[in-house]
Amino acid sequence: MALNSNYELFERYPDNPILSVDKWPYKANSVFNAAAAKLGDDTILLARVEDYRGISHLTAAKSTDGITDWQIDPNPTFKPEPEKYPEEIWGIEDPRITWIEQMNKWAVCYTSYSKGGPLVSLAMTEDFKTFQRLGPVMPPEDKDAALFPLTFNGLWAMLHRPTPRSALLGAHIWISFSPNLKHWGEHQEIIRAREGGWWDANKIGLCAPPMHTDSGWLVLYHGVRTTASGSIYRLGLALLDPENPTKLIRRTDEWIFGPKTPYEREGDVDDVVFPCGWIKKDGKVFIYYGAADSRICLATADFQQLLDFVLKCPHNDCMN
Ligand code: BMA
Repeated sequence: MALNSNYELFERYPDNPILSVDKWPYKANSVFNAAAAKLGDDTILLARVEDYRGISHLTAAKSTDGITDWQIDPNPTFKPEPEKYPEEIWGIEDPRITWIEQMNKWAVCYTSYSKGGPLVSLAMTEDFKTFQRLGPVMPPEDKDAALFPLTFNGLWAMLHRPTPRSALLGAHIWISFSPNLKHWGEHQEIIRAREGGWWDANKIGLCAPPMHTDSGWLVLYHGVRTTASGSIYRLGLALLDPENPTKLIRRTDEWIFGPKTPYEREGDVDDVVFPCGWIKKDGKVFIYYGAADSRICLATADFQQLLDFVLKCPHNDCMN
């Protein structure tokens, strides 16, 4: 198929944004970077809501078609509790949800904004009403984390993005393992930010949780391009070995989605698309993304086309 220069794997929902502060049941500055999950026939989003202090919490919104008629919780669903969890002092942000069949629970990885910097926290829920915290699972600075839905050789696995003190070293995606979801080890870097002029040079991070496919674990990640007028957040795909997720087998050279429309290009932070959740439904992938740190938008792609695209991409041996 010949692709014209405007071709994109993802199609934006024409009535974007699907959720914004205008439709929010209480006062908030912005809603963005929502996690997504299928709850029976419904879709649930756990949105990051930033209040007028600049502190974020999470609120759930539910919809039957995953597009319209969102039932938004009238009050914050999951609030920072700095009295009991001091690492949540400056808010909780950017959740990612994984269904853990073995426990009949959802795992929510989120960023706690501690006085030592952002870190990864983990909580479990059965209903998106009450949450049992496991507490901080990675020290700062670390964020952009999600669990795999099952164990590998008896160990849970998590993707995350520690940030080295020197920006010169770049920020890359790591994997870690745990016997109990609380104590993590066997840390190793698996996807490196590229260098130089690449769209994903120097800083990358996981977006939505790894998606299981017959060909491997599909990973949606963001690359941050630093320019004279700020950063541009765009998305790429990677594929990890189905049996051994420490092994990167494919990676897109090109970004597959980036800020284009006014609602992605202008907001509290310009030029950002930032999905924290994606859902597979009727042969399609729905990605829910924060646009310009100000609103929640939807784009869809054909699942098979997405997978075919990544399978045609180079093996990970010609990176830089
Ligand atoms: C990242 C995260 C996201 C945010 C993005 C763009 O570092 O903190 O929450 O959407 O920056 O501002």
